[in-house]
Amino acid sequence: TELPRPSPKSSDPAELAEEVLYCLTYRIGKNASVATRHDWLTAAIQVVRDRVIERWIESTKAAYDTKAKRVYYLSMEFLIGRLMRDAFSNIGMLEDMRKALATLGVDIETIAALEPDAALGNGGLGRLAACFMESMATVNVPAHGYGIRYVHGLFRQEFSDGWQVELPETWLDHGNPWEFERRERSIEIGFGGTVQSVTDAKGRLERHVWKPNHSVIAVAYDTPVVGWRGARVNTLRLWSALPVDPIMLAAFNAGDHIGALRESNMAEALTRVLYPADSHIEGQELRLRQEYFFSAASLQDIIHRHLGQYGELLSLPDKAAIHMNDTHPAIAVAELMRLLMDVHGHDFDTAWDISKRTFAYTNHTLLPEALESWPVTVFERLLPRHMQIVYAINAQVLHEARAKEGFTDAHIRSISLIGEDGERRVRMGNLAFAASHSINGVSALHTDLMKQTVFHDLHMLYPDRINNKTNGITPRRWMMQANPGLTSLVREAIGDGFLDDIEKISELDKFADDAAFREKFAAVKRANKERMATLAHERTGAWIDPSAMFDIQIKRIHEYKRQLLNILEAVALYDQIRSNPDKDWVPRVKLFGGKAAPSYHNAKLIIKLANDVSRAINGDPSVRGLLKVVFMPNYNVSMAEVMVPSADLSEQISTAGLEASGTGNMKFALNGAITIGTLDGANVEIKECVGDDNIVIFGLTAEEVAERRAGGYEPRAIIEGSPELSQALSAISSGVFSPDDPNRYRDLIDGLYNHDWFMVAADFDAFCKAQREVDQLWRNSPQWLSKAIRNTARMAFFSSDRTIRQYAREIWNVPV
Ligand code: DL6
Repeated sequence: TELPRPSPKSSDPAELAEEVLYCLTYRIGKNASVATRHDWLTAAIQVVRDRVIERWIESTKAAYDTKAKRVYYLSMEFLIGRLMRDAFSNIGMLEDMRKALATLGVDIETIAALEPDAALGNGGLGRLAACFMESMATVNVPAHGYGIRYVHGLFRQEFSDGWQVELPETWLDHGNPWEFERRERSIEIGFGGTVQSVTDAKGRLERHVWKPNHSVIAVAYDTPVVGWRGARVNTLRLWSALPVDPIMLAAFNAGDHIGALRESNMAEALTRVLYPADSHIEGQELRLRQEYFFSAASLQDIIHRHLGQYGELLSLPDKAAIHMNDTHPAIAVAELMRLLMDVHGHDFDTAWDISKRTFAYTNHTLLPEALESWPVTVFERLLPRHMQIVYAINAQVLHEARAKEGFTDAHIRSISLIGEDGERRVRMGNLAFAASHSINGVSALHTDLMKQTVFHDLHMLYPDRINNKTNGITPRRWMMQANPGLTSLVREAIGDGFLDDIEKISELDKFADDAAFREKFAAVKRANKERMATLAHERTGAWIDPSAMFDIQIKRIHEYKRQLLNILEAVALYDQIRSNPDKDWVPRVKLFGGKAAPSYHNAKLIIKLANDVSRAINGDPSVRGLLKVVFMPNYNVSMAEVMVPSADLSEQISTAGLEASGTGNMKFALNGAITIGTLDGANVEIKECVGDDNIVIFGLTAEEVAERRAGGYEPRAIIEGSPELSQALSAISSGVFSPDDPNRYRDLIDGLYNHDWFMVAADFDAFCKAQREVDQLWRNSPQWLSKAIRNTARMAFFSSDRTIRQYAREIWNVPV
């Protein structure tokens, strides 16, 4: 029998169920009796997508009709995670859909768990971009995100005998029901070749013409991004590469079957994989190709849209704000200049003025190994015209610097877009800075350090450009969806106002001293910990006790984030528990999660150490479960959604001055975990918001770290002066945790004795002391709960809605 075509308006579960069946039948071509769970998932996504489409078209049209200024957010990474629940919840249909699917015998949670976790990013930078997309839709900023549609996102992590093994991630295996392929938005992107000068009849230079010797086609894939209550729907446009000539027939017919596919293979390689290093630039040519590919496609798309509406480009800065998420899209600067000058006939000064008023740039790291630069030779070969433009921009910047009083040759060398120490390199940070009217850091401390360090001289030259925009997280995903128990409890206590205005969550503060509320808060946490314990058992086989303190460190594995400090503290505690078995130890579970860049030797060794320590401690009956260490494999956004709400203690222990902001710190505190942390990144501002009594701070400040470095830091003396640290290190180096290979950790241990770049030794005793203070707080449960509740109540500032409003008002000049 023919199914009636349901109207995608109703939220009545019976009608929704009809819609699901309709999609299953007419779009997937199956009936309920043969549908797989993936088919149900696809049908459910299509139902929500249908709801969103009308609003999407309306939002797009309204931006056009009102001639609104648009924001273009260029990012190499969007760490999106799953979208179905986000979309249902944002349009207020999650519960209705749950019921609708139940009437069809389908459990929404089961199918939601099948949705691939789109991991088109490495860590903080990519997840921030995803939170920003959701917040821009929520606070009604007309925005387009532009990025790359990687076929393989961040690798899947498995452990083999405790070692990280990387396996390909295949999020597109079952198709992607969210996206719309836009073949009509195909753009040819050139590489290499030569530049010709066109002159007029009198021999004067008219313009340059770039003749690439190789091209690929960029094809757009659009995903709708829906804001809270469906306020507006924006577009995430991801580019995929296709060959211009998919099969070179002449070669094929001549029998060269492999050669005939060369172009096709080369094009597809371009968008096949995400580079898996987040804080270290590998400098391979393919990476620069990726950067240019997506930046150029995005720029041409933006110009096309602007010309379509306004017919000229002088008004671009009034109608478009192009934001560069780190320097990865910085080549967009040279591309816009090229389009303005070579294609649209503007002179350099006009093009430069338009560019500077259009671009803004966010810096996300001060780590020198993450600051991008490209050898001039590679840049020139791949992008000869862009190289000329970079030189022209450089001439302009150096001219301005020479005119500035107090500028010495050393200043000039440091601000130059071309680094001359050794191999000549194009400095992408300096290019992005020079071309942007706004350069922002991501926490107050990070922004100050930017002014004092990497951009010191550029800041002297252009003192009104650097500003701070402290990061934020979307409370929809990181509280309402990840922690429905807490969300219901807060609604019960203070009403629904905070759902639309997160500032109102501060009304919860008064419940911190309410014993009955504390009990309910504890019950929610307990349920979240039980869910986490089940997940830990499923994924690792370990049983963890939900009544123990859950002490969690989840983030990329990096020496500056100091997972090693945390592991060493566990080793020291293990020793103390065995030496004093009768002391009233607070039962703790230390949970870890995170991936190491495949080429990062020490980070991989740290994972292996955590797993070795875990095996020894968890298997030692004398510990009696008072301490457990569990490393969750394949940490990703979906896993974070389970781990964050279950945490009692949040580990934010980077060497001060090195973590630009952190956003995990915000997610944990919002969900009622107490932070143990250094005065680094946004921890400083979290402390200001939650109050000194509701956070545990330890360790050197950024200033002290710098002083120690300058004064000749000697870790060996510190280690020898700390019996606990010496004991922990000697246990590790004598093979207590690696009896099969006692020397396994020699590199790590030698590093600590000889240089200890990340000052683990300097902070070790303070960290242990702070942990024992945490134990003391935990013993007084009402007091602990009051502090946890105050954390939740005082985190409104860290909503990405606030961050986006600041970007809109202070950088983009877009009304919100
Ligand atoms: O701004 C988002 C995020 C910060 O919270 C982290 O502190 C910072 O480490 C991270 N940076 C990166 C590396 N970036 N690069 N290049 O992910 O950004």
